[in-house]
Amino acid sequence: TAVKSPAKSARRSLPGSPFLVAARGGRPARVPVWFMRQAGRSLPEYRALRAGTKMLAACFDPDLVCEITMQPVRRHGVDAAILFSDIVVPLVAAGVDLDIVAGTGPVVASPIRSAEDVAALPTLDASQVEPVAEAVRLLTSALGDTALIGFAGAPFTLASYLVEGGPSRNHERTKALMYADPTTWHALLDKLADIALTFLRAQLAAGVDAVQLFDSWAGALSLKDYREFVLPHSSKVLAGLADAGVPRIHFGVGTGHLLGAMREAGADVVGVDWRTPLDTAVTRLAAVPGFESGPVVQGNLDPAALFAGDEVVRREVARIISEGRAAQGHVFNLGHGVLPETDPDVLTKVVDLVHGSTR
Ligand code: 1CP
Repeated sequence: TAVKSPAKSARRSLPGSPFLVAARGGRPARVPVWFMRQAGRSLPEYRALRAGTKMLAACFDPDLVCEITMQPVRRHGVDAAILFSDIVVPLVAAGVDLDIVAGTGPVVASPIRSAEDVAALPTLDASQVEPVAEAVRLLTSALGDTALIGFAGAPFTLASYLVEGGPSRNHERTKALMYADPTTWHALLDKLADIALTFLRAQLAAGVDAVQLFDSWAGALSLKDYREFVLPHSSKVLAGLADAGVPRIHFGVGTGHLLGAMREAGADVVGVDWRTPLDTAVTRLAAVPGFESGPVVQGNLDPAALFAGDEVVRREVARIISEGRAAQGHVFNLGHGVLPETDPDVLTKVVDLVHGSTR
């Protein structure tokens, strides 16, 4: 595979970043916090800025990406920014005919269902995501000492959109291809691993401080099928980033039964949804052989709990901080993305509660 080196860059040194300290398994003075999908949707300033610009057009406009990424940092005082982009951006950049439809999500013009379709899937060259790299460079100067997280979709989750043709509840066509034609399946996931790797290495070369590999829908698989059909490909992505020396976060929804395998795939930090308590997650992750240090975890606050009022929010934040003490490192986050109707003031409140908590 032709994945270009190097991931070396003019990466900033941020020794004081509580996010980076915790992500590396250290104990910063305060528990760091950021929110998946913190940019966008819930923020009125985002809706104002995006008005009249399609999602994908916004993702290829470096100034707009920079400004949208900065909004939640300014508003909430989170410890990390996440690049405003989407998991389908590298597919679009490579030439896949795909659109992000407002209110639906990614829609693929010609879904991938056969060996011929897989063979026709284009590869990604770093030059095709240059606007994203430019946005990262703008951000590294705009952010000061706040860390910047780059991201990509993991091979399984990308495959689900490409095979189904759009969002899916049961991933039935994806699983049908996986079970009925493993050779074609592995060829597809191998190509998607290369695309994810090229996208992440372009972000690293431009200066992101950490990366998150989103395998949002991997929880739809059994542990056995995850190991056979997915893990080798996610491993390829994560292993291909090792030389950059930045924390690699790996997250999926409904993955309580997969947490150990996701660590094994090469994650430095494992994301946990709201179904598995953080201390239970730590116990499962600690049982994975071959790691010198203890598990680092991120996540767990149910995004829906932010609608339940002050008392519930306080109680849940306190519970998660307490359970997170079982880990070597703890990054506070939600168990999945911020829901569109979330009151942004509640998010700011969570940041204040986390920062005010005593470890
Ligand atoms: O903070 C941020 O908002 C960062 C930007 C971000 C990220 C990290 C967006 C913007 N998308 C993503 C990742 C992403 N995209 C994931 C992984 C994270 C997760 O599980 O939430 C997934 C599964 C997608 C796919 C996707 N793109 C969906 C979900 C569809 C489904 O299957 O339910 C949707 C709705 C999109 C479009 C999208 N991406 C981002 C925004 C702001 C939007 C809405 C755009 C619009 O409608 O105009």
